[in-house]
Parts: sequence; structure tokens; C-alpha cells
Amino acid sequence: MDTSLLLIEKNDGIALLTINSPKTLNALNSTVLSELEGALYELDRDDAVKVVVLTGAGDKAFVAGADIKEMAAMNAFEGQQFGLKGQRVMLTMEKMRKPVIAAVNGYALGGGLELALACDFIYASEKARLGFPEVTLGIIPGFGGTQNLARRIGSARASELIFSGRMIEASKACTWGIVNEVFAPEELLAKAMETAAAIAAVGTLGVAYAKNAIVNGLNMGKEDGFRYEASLFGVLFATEDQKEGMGAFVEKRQAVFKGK
Ligand code: DAK
Repeated sequence: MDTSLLLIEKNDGIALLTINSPKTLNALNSTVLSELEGALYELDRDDAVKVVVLTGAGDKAFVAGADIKEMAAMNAFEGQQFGLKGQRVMLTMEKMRKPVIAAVNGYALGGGLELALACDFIYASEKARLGFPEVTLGIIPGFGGTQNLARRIGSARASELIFSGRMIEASKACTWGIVNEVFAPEELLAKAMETAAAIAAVGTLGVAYAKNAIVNGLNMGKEDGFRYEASLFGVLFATEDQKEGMGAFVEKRQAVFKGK
């Protein structure tokens, strides 16, 4: 049995990252956060990887939050360092060129839901339960959850979920727009891999620039966002991938992208 806290499998342009501490429902401790930060940094620089799928080991949890037992013993300085480490992981996911898909296979609570929300989009199993129990612990979400959830689904639904500390089922999370699609538990990973394969098959530069436009555009006013999009659009015309993509269309053949 593999005992490392983070499993990494790479195949056909897709990296599957599995948080692997099922006995504690994959709770995020400082070690796994450091491993995750390092792995994401490396995967973004690995030309063989075009897209990342993130999931949790076992059939019960994606990630049931930050590790409460570790946090309970922290002093203020350690708490601050832990928070900064978690925030670096979330920001790395946003800043990396490659898309990250969350395959939420069970509980996604607190820091676990924040991790899923930092991914580009979420697929969930019918068994998934999502929520922010932080207020029941006397804290608030601290890995960007208040910001990312309100931006994704609006402040009213975000407030209901965060203020109540209640969990919602995957179907409701899908209706609310937190989750893109819900699948039977045994189908979830295959569906996430199928979409990852579709993304891996298209031009990596196009995908990277589209992610850049979406993530950064969210922090701008609409007209600045349009200008930003236009500048990224223009830069792509200096790439081989744009020549290849449009050339292949005109010549009625399959494009072969090089990511250059
Ligand atoms: N941390 C540590 N251990 C956890 C855990 C967690 N978040 N969640 C579950 N476990 C452990 C349980 O303690 C248990 O271990 P043993 O007692 O057997 O050793 C094992 O996983 C199995 O859990 P249960 O026996 O409780 O399983 P059940 O099916 O009965 O219940 C549950 C499942 C998910 C409803 C329950 O485990 C639960 O309520 N877990 C806690 C969920 C939670 O409150 N999550 C939010 C954590 S707070 C910060 C930024 C962010 C954060 C903190 C700081 N800074 C900026 C500083 C984030 C905070 C959070 O995420």
C-alpha cells in the first residue's frame, strides 16, 4: 500500500493527484499542503502534463477540511504560517497555466471545499456533501472560501452556506452553480478523465490563455476585462499553435499543437 500523502499518476497528458489520508478523511495537514504546493508547481512546468485532476482517496471524502487536530494545538504564529501555506496552494492553482478539475468524491468541507473552489471547475459524485463548518468551530473560511464562493454563486447563497455551517448535497450544489455536473460515484473519475482528455487534446496555449483571461478578468471591471482579453487574443497570433490551428482548419486536417 502506498503511504505517501499525495499520489501522482501521469498518463497521456493528464496528471491525477490524489490526496491520500483516507483514515482522516483526507484532512489537510501542513505536510500535505506543502506536498500539494510543490507538486502543482512541478506539474505546471512539466511539458508532458496538460491538465490536472484532483481527487481524494477512499470512497468517503474528497477532503473533510483542514486538519482540526493539528490546528487545535497551534499557537498564533503557527496558525498564521498554516494559513499562508494553504493560501499559497489555492493561489498556485489559480496562477498555474494548466487547468485543474476537482473530482469531489465525498465530503468537501471547510478547507476541502476551498480547495475544490480553487480548481477551475468541479465534478461531484452523488455521494458528495459540501459545506463550510468553520463557524461551528468559531472561525471563518480562511483559504479564500468567502471570496471564491461569493464570486462563483453570489453573496446570498454563499452567505446561507457559510453562516449556517450546514452541508448541502451534490444535487443542490449543482443547482446553485458550485458544481458543474453530478455523476454516479463509480463514474465520477472516468467522467473527469474524459473531460481532461478533451482539454489535453486541444492547444495548450489556447487553454492557458483562456484560463488566464477568466481568472484575472474576474478581478477587473468589464471594460478592463475586455481589453485584457483582446491583448491575450493578440499575443496568440504570434504563436505557432494559432498558425497550426487555423491552417489545419483551412486544409481540412487535424491540428497538431506544440504549445509554442
Ligand atoms: N481534521 C482532522 N481529522 C478529521 C477531520 C478534520 N477536518 N475530519 C475527519 N477527521 C477524522 C476524524 O477525527 C476521525 O478520526 P479518528 O477519530 O477515527 O481518529 C476520522 O477522520 C473519521 O471521521 P469520523 O469518524 O468523524 O467520520 P463520520 O463519518 O462519523 O463523520 C464528518 C464525517 C465529515 C461529518 C466528520 O468527520 C466531521 O464533521 N469532520 C470535520 C469537518 C469539519 O469541521 N471540517 C472543517 C474543518 S475547519 C486557516 C484557513 C483555513 C482553515 C483553517 C485555518 N487559516 C487562514 C489559518 C480551514 C479550516 C477548516 O477546514
